[in-house]
Amino acid sequence: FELETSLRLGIDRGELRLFYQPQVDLDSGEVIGAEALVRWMHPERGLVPPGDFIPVAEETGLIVPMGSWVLRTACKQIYEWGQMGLKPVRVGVNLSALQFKRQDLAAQVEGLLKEFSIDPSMLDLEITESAIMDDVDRAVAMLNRISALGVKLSIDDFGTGYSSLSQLRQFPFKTLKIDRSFVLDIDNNDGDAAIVSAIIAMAHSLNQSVIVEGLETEQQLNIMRGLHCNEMQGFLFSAPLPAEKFTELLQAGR
Ligand code: G
Ligand code: G
Ligand code: MN
Ligand code: NA
Repeated sequence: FELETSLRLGIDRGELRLFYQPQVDLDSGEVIGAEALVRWMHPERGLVPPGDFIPVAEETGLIVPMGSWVLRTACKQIYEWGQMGLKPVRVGVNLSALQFKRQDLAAQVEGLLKEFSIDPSMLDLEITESAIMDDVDRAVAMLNRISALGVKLSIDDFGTGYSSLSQLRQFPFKTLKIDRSFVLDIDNNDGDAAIVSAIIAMAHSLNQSVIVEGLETEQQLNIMRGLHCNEMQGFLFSAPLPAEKFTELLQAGR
C-alpha cells in the first residue's frame, strides 16, 4: 500500500528517470542502440531499481501510466539526439503485458512517432514471450499493426518462456534477445553453448538479428562472436547510463 501510494505520487511528481544501456554491433564495435531502463529517483530513498517497484506497478496497474511515460520519454530522447546532430541510435523500450491489454498501443505509438517526427525504425519495442502468449491472436494483430508503422519489435529474455517455434514464427520480430542466464556460465557449460548456438541458428533462419544480454567477460564475448551473434549488451561494455552520460558517449564517438 505504502509503496503503491508513493509510486503513484512519484510518477505525478516527475520522479521517474530513464537510463540507457548501450548495445554494440559485434562487427563494427559501434554503439548502434540502447535499452531504456526506468529508475525511480525517490526523494528520501535515492535511486530505486526497477526490480523493487515494477512488480508493484504491474500488480496495481500503475505500469500502464508508467509505461506511457517511458515510451514518450524514449521517443522524446530519440528526437533530442537527432536535434543535437548525433548519429541515430535505436532505443529499446520494455513493454509489460498490461500495456497490451489495457491500451491501443499501436495508436499510442503512431501518435508519438508523429508528435516527435522520429524515424520509426529507431524505436524498438521489447516484449517477453509470456506477455504475448496468453492471447496470441490479439498479440499477433497488435504487433502486426505496430510493425506496419516501421517500428522494430524484439523478443526479450528469450529462452526463459515456453513459446514454440511455430508460435514465434507468427510474430513480426526483427530481433531476438538472448537472456543473460544462458551466458553466465557459457565458458564452462557446453550445454549452454549448444543452446545458444541453436537459438542463434534459429533466429538467423527466420531473418532475425540476435542481441546477447548480460555479457560481463571477454571470454563470453569471444564465444558469442564465434557463434555469430550480432550485438551485445552488458556490463563488459557499459552499465545502464543516465541520459546525459549516454549523450556524452554518443558525442565522443562522433
Ligand atoms: O535495469 P534493471 O536490470 O535493474 O531492470 C530490471 C528489470 O526491470 C528488467 O527485467 C527490465 O525488463 C525491467 N524494466 C526496466 N525498465 C522497464 C520499463 O520501462 N518497463 C517495464 N515494463 N519493465 C522495465
Ligand atoms: O529487460 P531485461 O530483463 O532484459 O533487463 C535487462 C536488465 O539486465 C537490466 O536490469 C540491466 O541492468 C541488467 N543487466 C544488463 N547488463 C548486465 C550484465 O552484464 N550483468 C548483469 N548481472 N545484469 C545486467
Ligand atoms: Mn529488456
Ligand atoms: Na532480458
